[in-house]
Amino acid sequence: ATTPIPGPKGLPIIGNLLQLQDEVPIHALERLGDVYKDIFKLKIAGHDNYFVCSHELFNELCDETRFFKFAPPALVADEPEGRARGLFSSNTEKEQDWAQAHRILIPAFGPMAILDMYDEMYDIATQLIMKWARLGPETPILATDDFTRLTLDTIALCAMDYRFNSFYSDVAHPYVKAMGHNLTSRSERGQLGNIVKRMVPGYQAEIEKNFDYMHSIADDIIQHRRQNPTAKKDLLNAMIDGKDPKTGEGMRDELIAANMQTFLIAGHETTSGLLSFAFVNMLLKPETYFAAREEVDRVIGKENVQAKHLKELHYIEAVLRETLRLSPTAPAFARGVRPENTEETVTIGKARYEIPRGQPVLCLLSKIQRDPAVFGDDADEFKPERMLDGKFEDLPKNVWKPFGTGLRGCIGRAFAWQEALMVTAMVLQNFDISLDDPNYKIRIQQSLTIKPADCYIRARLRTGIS
Ligand code: MNH
Repeated sequence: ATTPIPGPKGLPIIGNLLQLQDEVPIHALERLGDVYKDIFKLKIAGHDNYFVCSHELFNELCDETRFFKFAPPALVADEPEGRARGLFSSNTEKEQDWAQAHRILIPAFGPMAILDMYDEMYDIATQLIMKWARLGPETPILATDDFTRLTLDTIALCAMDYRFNSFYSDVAHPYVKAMGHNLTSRSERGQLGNIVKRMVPGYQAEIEKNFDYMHSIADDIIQHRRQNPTAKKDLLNAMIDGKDPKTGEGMRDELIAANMQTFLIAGHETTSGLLSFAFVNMLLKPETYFAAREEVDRVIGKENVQAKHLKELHYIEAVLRETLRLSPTAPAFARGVRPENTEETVTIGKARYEIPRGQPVLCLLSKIQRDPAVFGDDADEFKPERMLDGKFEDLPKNVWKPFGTGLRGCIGRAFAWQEALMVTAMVLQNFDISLDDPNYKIRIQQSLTIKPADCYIRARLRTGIS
């Protein structure tokens, strides 16, 4: 026998819209997860939406033979029709554009290529260190904003030799504004305020105008590179010069531009949130902060932080892993029954819930990765020890998936990891960090990705590092 999928009763026409209302959209879903535990469904805009919260069910959805990444219609709905799609928003791995870009880009995101980007990452990180040093210990610093300056400047420099120079400006670059508007709007899609906004003439037009503007910037950068070729081994040259090993063909400019957008968007908010949460977590539990700092002093001392040091930072690595477990900065992704599956439904879990073909299932990582059945009663606590090498590998399959899963998992994982390890080490090496408000409690701010809200810190240059 199968078990029907439960869910709150909705209203005529608007369905479960009211259950979705929250300033932080993901919180509304997490609350339902607390009620229904493993799976629930909501009716939104006339369609059923499924949500999975337990490791047992998620583990099955990760099985690539039965399921695949489902690009949820609500997420890609804003993207202009008929335009090339970047890796992230392609519908399936069968799409020509996805397959070609994937094959060309995999080596460009490989370990050697990422190592080659070290000096540029370091260049941007020193800008953050200098800024904080000059602000001095009395200035409250909104760490999330500076980490966002850092990650955006880093991906733009490493990917396409473009300098946003965000540390030299208080106002966001117009590209960043356009991107921020579109992302927030997408993550607010289920919110009444946004539904009303979308009815206002001009709102939709603004979204499209933003897309056009972002596309034109990407296009300018491509044309500039075509007119001024360089030997730099960055992602842009990999796409301009790269030939698909399978077909021998190169990527067309429109597809290159779409992927550059993808890297700028996917490549900075998530890593910025990771850095912010990592520091907040450590500061709220000082013994972890001191353990991380002790590691930096022991492994690196007063030397400049170099690539060779990063693989020795086992504790900091555990801090980052544990941070992404508790606060997956890309907090959910969708899976669905493989389209080539011939059955109408696939059942999952001991309860045998039926997932119909064509039905997106949103996996709520912040619930799945805190499943007490896996992590015990202290699942909500920040405990880097459980993520140390040795223990990490022994975790049950598919319990830690902040970078997604399968063929459509994150292509930028090594990039993000190198950047986050390096910056964490540099900050710990140079400063004594404290929370500006000693009673700070984590609140979430969401614009598709999540970050800690109003997280002000103080940074005092360290003296007497031995
Ligand atoms: Mn990233 C896919 C999380 C950093 C570029 N990324 C994904 C997915 C998750 C994710 C989750 C899968 C989404 C889905 O299944 O719908 N990414 C992260 C996190 C970080 C991150 C938590 C940092 C921390 N990502 C980066 C960086 C880049 C990047 C840095 C680029 C430089 N990510 C991508 C791309 C994809 C992706 C591109 C889509 C891959 C594909 O579908 O082929």
